[in-house]
Amino acid sequence: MSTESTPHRFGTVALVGQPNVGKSTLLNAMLGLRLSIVTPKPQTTRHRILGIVTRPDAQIALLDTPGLHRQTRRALNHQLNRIARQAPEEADVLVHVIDGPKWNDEDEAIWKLLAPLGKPVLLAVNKVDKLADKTRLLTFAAQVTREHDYAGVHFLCARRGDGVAVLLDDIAQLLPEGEAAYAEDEFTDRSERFLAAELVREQLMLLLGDELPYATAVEIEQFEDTAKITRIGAVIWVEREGQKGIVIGAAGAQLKKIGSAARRGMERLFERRVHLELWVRVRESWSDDAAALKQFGYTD
Ligand SMILES: Nc1nc2c(ncn2[C@@H]2O[C@H](COP(=O)(O)OP(=O)(O)O)[C@@H](O)[C@H]2O)c(=O)[nH]1
Ligand SMILES: [Mg+2]
Repeated sequence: MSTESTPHRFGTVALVGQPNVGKSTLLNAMLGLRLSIVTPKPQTTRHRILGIVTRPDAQIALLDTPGLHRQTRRALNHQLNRIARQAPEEADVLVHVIDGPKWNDEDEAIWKLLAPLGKPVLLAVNKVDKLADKTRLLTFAAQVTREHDYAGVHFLCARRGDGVAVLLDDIAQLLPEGEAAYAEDEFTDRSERFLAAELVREQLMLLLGDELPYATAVEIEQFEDTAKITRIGAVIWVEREGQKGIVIGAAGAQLKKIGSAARRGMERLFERRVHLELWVRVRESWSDDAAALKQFGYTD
């Protein structure tokens, strides 16, 4: 509750962690909205996604990031790591998300990246629903905090939203005093055009095999609002001619499936009827091509 004696707070929070630990699921749970795309595959998130939570006592700008990972061979991977490293620098509070009560070298490396920034770091132990023996959580937390100076530890099931409200309260307390920077009804700084491309990419991640999703990028060519319907045209870029047929499928069945699922996601998020048309085109080795990365919105 906000009274005259409790100041309003505003600040930025970066969600940081290894790929696939549930950062985007957590962002969505905090927002109460499917803003950031989520799939069972690592490296689903390729951008810095801002989600804005507005409450009476605080406005919280949440930054979802691609997971920090070691492989940096392709230009795209290099770019993903760059985005993931930048967010903590601009944030006031950091949330290190991990997958259950497990700590490995990658987490140690992430801690070493965050600690020197001198900002409060919260540890969010996610996916606790997968754990039969919950007592392990307490011994784990005691052990990790003995060696690492976290400002707090939270146990979450982001998928169900468990623990998320308490985490938000804790974050709000740690933010600096300040006026809200965004309008009350603003929930992101991203355009619908961008969000539409992401929803197509989510279906590519979900419906294509293990390797192919990483060879695809989505570019919106048409985005037209009319009174009754929004018309969206998107190009799915692949890296080789042979990949085109796989995305399209026999008699276009796969592309149709991708299109209708993505369209449903858009209608839900935009709260409007959407007409979506998809094309598949080849851009040789785009993920290692600086000009293509720029064209597809992966670099500024
Ligand atoms: N069991 C379980 N799975 C989760 C939870 N949170 C996220 N996931 C799943 O973990 C996978 C990766 O989630 P995502 O949010 O994309 O992770 P990110 O790469 O860190 O952004 C998805 O399949 C999610 O549904 C959770 O609390 N419990
Ligand atoms: Mg993600």
